[in-house]
Amino acid sequence: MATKPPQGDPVQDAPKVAERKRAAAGLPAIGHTLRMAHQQMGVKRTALTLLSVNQKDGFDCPGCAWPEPEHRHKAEFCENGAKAVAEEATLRRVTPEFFAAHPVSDLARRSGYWLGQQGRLTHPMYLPEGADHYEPVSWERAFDIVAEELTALSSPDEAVFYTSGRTSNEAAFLYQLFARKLGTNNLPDCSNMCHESSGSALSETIGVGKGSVLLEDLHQADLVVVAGQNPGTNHPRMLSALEKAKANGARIVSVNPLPEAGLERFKNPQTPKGLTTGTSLTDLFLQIRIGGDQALFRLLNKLILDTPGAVDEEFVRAHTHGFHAFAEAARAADWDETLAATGLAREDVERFLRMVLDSERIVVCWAMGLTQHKHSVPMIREIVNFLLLRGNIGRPGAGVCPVRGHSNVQGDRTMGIFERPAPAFLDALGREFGFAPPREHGYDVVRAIRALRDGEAKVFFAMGGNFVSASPDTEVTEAAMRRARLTVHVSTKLNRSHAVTGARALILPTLGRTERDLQAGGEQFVTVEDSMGMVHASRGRLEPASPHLLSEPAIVCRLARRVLGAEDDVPWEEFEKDYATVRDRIARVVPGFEDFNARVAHPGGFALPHAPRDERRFPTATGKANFTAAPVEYPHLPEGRLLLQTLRSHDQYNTTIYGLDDRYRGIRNGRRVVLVNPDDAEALQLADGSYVDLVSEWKDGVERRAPGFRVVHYPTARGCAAAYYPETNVLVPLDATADVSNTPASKSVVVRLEQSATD
Ligand SMILES: Nc1nc2c(c(=O)[nH]1)N[C@H]1C(S)=C(S)[C@@H](COP(=O)(O)OP(=O)(O)OC[C@H]3O[C@@H](n4cnc5c(=O)[nH]c(N)nc54)[C@H](O)[C@@H]3O)O[C@H]1N2
Ligand SMILES: Nc1nc2c(c(=O)[nH]1)N[C@H]1C(S)=C(S)[C@@H](COP(=O)(O)OP(=O)(O)OC[C@H]3O[C@@H](n4cnc5c(=O)[nH]c(N)nc54)[C@H](O)[C@@H]3O)O[C@H]1N2
Ligand SMILES: [Mo]
Repeated sequence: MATKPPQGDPVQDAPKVAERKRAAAGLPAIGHTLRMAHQQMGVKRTALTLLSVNQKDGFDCPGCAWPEPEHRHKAEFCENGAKAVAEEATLRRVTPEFFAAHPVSDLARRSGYWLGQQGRLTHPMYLPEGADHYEPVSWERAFDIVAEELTALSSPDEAVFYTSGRTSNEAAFLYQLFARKLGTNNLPDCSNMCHESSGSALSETIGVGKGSVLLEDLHQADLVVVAGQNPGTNHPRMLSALEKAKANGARIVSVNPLPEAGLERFKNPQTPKGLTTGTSLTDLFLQIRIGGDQALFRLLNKLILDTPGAVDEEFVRAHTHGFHAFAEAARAADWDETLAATGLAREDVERFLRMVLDSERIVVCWAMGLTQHKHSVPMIREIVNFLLLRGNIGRPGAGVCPVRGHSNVQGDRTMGIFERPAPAFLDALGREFGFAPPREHGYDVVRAIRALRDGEAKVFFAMGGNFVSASPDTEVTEAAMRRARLTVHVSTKLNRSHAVTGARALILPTLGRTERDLQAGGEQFVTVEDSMGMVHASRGRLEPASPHLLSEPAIVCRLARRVLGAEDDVPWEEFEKDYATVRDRIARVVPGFEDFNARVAHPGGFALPHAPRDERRFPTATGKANFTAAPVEYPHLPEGRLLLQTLRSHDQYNTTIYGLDDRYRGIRNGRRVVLVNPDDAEALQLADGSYVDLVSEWKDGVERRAPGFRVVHYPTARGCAAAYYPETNVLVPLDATADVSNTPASKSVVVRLEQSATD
């Protein structure tokens, strides 16, 4: 299987490589931000828009899910948040004339970058069966088409309702209610590809699938471990929190196969010192091999157990379960095996141990570097073991901190976007709306792709996102999508999922976070939940990109009325007019949202309860925090192969490509690069600047190939390689997923590098 790079694109991918950076942000970032923002929005709109990001009366940044501090700067945004805003508030438009000029066959040949750069979608568009052009369609006709296809299904389980994590709480709640009233739990979401492993590991061990720290905890920690995360690019505002922790005396350990600029040195653009020298953040950099983290923490746990007085015995006795089985497994950890699995030196591990033993309060932060491996769930459970051993959960300055991706991905799950909903949630939902929600589990992302591929799902509906580009095994996923009867995308911007469609397709254009949302009941706001369980309002200020847009809640309400009939008991019309009426229902269905409307009126919002954090209560099956004792796993590489991680550049937001540079890593003007350790490159005879095809090897024997990547000699850990997503999703086998969470293992793909034919 070969995927050609997009043809017929004015964008030329021709990477140039310079020295990598050792500091993040500072003045160059400000210049870069404003340049990109001006290109998309012009000068005046840039100023207006950026000043209301993350302010208490403004909108929530559509970038990442990092929380807002209590005391906000006038400009509480970062370089990459500003890019996310500029992409949405752009003045460029994709109109019906655009679709008349560009048939779908043309769009399918374009790069994701080119598609995204065309601007905001302005009209509902319909692709009839057999046609090659989208044509404008009225909202009424669009809903009729969806209703036609949904009612033609032999079971509601033949429909799939995907969500990407930008959707507000209100829209998410309505959306899952609609799917469940229709009769299905097929509610896959981007979380299935993102932090599902964290949710799985945490629910089982501490009883809540979310992080147990607030921003203040990070500020008060003695030791912050940042594992498998690149905050300089993906959560830049987290660097301010790390800087503050540091100023309060914390030490920082970074565990990563790559040296990442933000973690080395941070030049905070909001302080005078930050503009010059900046703060050096990392005290200890553990350059771990991909997938070695479980082994590292297992050994560390053994060393803690072996140190007299190091275990918080009182906490272990009072609050935990399973200690003895865990301790037995941990005591068997072996130095040699761990050093081989991690690629670390003995001194590294010993220094880490000393820092741990010197610290009262420890926070461990992580993101995709830990969640997207076959053994991610036991890996994260081992980190929980590590924290439990010294009582580091449920006290100030300590805890687990999975750093979420999309700005409301955590809130969407809280609102019931989940293919395996808890029975208590369904009970409450059924009681509130007087119906019997379906109980059978639905499809997650990977299972939805299989169902589409096998003809078992026929309608695919997406509330945001770019499913075909974000999902693994691009060719399989695209073929699956093409088998659907109908694909529908509620979107702000054009993307590849609009070009790779079912027999019929709809694009339903919607309002973004930055835009004013006017309904019959007046101007509306929505709410979101950040990575630390803080819920707050988000209110757009800009004129909508087009008068034909509907808000996400309005789209769901109108669709639900059309499909379920005007006699349906749910007051969809009222919900559309006034989102406060939706919040009243959320308050009655979702624990922690009591008195929602009153509490969200408070500037800055409120914190959701979290039993382990607030009261050291662990709502697990055993009623205690669970130690676990899984066997240690790590990837075994066949001779001459590398372990490839697929990650983000500095100029992208998932599948939205802002530009072709990855400034901190010294890459410019191209994305088809593969970073390889110089010693591995020498052993494999791969000169810097040569071109290779990446060929993934998986036990199904299928050859998956991504052609034409420039080799870049780069200081990653031995045996490891890195290349950007989504170009490399073609290499990730659909069935290569994490145990338990079923998340695609897109950070550990075994590849061989072949000289490109064109080289
Ligand atoms: N600007 C911007 N912001 C974003 C996004 C974006 O695309 N652009 N995406 C958003 C989303 S949805 C998410 S989920 C987050 C993603 O945020 P991150 O998780 O920071 O994103 P990745 O680029 O996937 O980076 C993975 C990091 O883990 C490291 N890593 C890989 N494998 C391993 C391993 O086995 N062990 C360890 N210890 N480290 C490893 C990589 O070297 C890299 O530093 O960011 C969110 N914020
Ligand atoms: N190989 C590999 N694959 C990965 C990953 C990886 O690290 N490696 N990361 C995974 C992760 S962590 C994630 S979260 C997924 C991301 O998967 P998705 O969430 O599906 O993808 P995005 O690229 O974030 O979606 C971008 C599109 O969302 C739409 N959009 C933007 N804002 C809004 C809005 O306000 N409303 C609506 N309705 N639409 C909007 C725009 O049309 C835009 O084109 O990808 C996953 N895939
Ligand atoms: Mo994500």
